[in-house]
Amino acid sequence: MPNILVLGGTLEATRLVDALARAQLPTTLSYAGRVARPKPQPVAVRVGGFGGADGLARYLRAQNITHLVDATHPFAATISTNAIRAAQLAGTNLLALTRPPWTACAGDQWSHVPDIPAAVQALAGPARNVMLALGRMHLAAFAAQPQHRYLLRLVDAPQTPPPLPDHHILLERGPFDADTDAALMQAHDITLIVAKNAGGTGAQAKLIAARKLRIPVIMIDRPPIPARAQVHDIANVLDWITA
Ligand code: 3Y8
Ligand code: NAP
Repeated sequence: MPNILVLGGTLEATRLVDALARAQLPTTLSYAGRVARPKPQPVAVRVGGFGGADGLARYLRAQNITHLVDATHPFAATISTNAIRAAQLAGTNLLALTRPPWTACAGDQWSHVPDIPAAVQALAGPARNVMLALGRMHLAAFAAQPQHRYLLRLVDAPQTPPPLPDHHILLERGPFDADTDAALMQAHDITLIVAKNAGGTGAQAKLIAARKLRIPVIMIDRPPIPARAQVHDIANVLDWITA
């Protein structure tokens, strides 16, 4: 009988554990503990770091995990790199469930930047109404561009006010809806959006809204992750587990 550990935090991870629960396959979903109230799940959930790759390898051995699925967000490069090393150390099968990056289509006005610092630099210039749809972990970097009025969409209220003199905080967790995002952008007269190339559908609403409203987007490319076996579909993960 397989014993599965899913590294989660994405819509695809949620859909995967729903399918694993329906198939009655023993599964644990793992969260880092980034938000106060992670979404309830139909499988066992563990919350918190493992203590690096060695800590994750120890967990894999101690829990007799037979299959490790990395279904984390493409910007969660550290845990994904640790998972590759830990699976090697523990001799555990590893498969990543990933989403293809978004690509611009007709009507999109995207400019690509390689990382968060480059997105900050791209904001140099006169004050604008900017929607920072990046969550809470990287807000401090944007203090280098204090001239803008920032719309911040966060899962939890920050412990300390962000170091941005002119900001409005919206507490909301995705998945989001394009019409709601368009109305939000119009209400705040947004003229520029900063987004991570998360892929998938959970965060895509803002891009559909931006296309409709013809708002330019600064698109942050994904950080590099070492090569590992990966699929984009849950069915392929189930086939891999039950093979
Ligand atoms: C803790 C666990 C599900 C999962 C839903 C997805 C979609 C909705 C859209 C915007 C973009 C952002 C952010 C976002 C989305 C999904 C997915 C996704 C982006 C939860 C969750 C956890 C987190 C962590 C959180 C980060 C933040 C990033 C907000 C659960 C709700 C901006 C990424 O306050 C904080 O510290 C938040 C931290 C990491 C990025 C950041 O840098 O701040 N996600 N998000 C996970 C853990 O502890 O391991 O409760 O569901 C999950 C989801 N958030 O099943 O429905 O699949 O990506 N999450 C980004 O893409 O840019 C919001 O506002 O448009
Ligand atoms: P990260 O930078 O890659 O990881 C930093 C450390 O957090 C890891 O070394 C690990 O600690 C711990 N960690 C990360 N994900 C974990 C998980 N699923 N289970 C247990 N420990 C985990 O990760 P991150 O970018 O902070 O993302 C954290 C979580 O939020 C992930 O689950 C990710 O899927 C989710 N998320 C992130 C984003 C984003 O934009 N980064 C967006 C949506 C969802 P130890 O070294 O102690 O093991």
